[in-house]
Amino acid sequence: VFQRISDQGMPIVSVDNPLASLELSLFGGHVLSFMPKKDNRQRLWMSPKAVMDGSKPIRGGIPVCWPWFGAASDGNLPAHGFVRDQMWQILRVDDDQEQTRIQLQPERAYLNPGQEHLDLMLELLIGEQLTLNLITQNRQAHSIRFGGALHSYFRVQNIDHAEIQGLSGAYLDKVQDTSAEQTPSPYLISSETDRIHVNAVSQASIIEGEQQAVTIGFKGHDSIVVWNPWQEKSAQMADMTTDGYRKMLCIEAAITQGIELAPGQSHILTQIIS
Ligand code: TA6
Repeated sequence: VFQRISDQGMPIVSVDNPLASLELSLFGGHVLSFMPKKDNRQRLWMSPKAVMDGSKPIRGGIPVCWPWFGAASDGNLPAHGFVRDQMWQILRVDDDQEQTRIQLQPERAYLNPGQEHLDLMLELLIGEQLTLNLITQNRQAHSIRFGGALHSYFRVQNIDHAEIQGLSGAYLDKVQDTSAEQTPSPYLISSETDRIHVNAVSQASIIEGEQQAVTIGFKGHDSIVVWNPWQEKSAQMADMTTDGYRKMLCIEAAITQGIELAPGQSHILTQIIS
């Protein structure tokens, strides 16, 4: 495990162990790349136009969305919470032959001083697979509701050949103003897709032809979000290339319906990438 400063001035942590390599930006506590050595295939997608100077959330990799998912109720607050656009610090690193464990936390897990209400920690277990545990602890004397997501951008060769397997049941379609629809089979992506699958299955995968592009495990979630901005939306995003949407597909371990946390309780949202 070693740390360097990127050419845009950001601290980047690199992990290289016998089973995998990973890169992590301390801005955002943001995994940028994960490549198992069994096949040397990069699992994550990063936008070539991602802003990496700390002025806005990084487009690609695994944004940490917390303590809410999507737009904030208060219009002055950022979408997807306030920890993906601040610096994080490493709490500990454990490196053994089989896996590397990194624990880190945001510099402040609250909006304004005096509002300290929840503690947040991200734990990464880096081996043949990558496990992300997003641990929320309620330190207050009253219960609290929170949401969030591990908003992972997976890499595909060509979105036209990608198929999602493992999802089922109902989803809320944010493109059709959250109408309730049924998961299609085969699950192909051919237009803007922004769906909250409220049937929180424990595993899904993206396949491309014969190739298993990625397998994704979920725990502690109440939904799974599938997102591809497609062409028009991509053209409106300064940090997306015009055809970038053809190389990525977001499948997110999410808490979109909200989880109640009693005083002293903690909750773990997990995504496992292999
Ligand atoms: O996860 C899907 C989504 O909520 C979409 O609605 C879209 O807003 C996407 O997240 C990206 O959000 P961002 O704030 O990272 O541009």
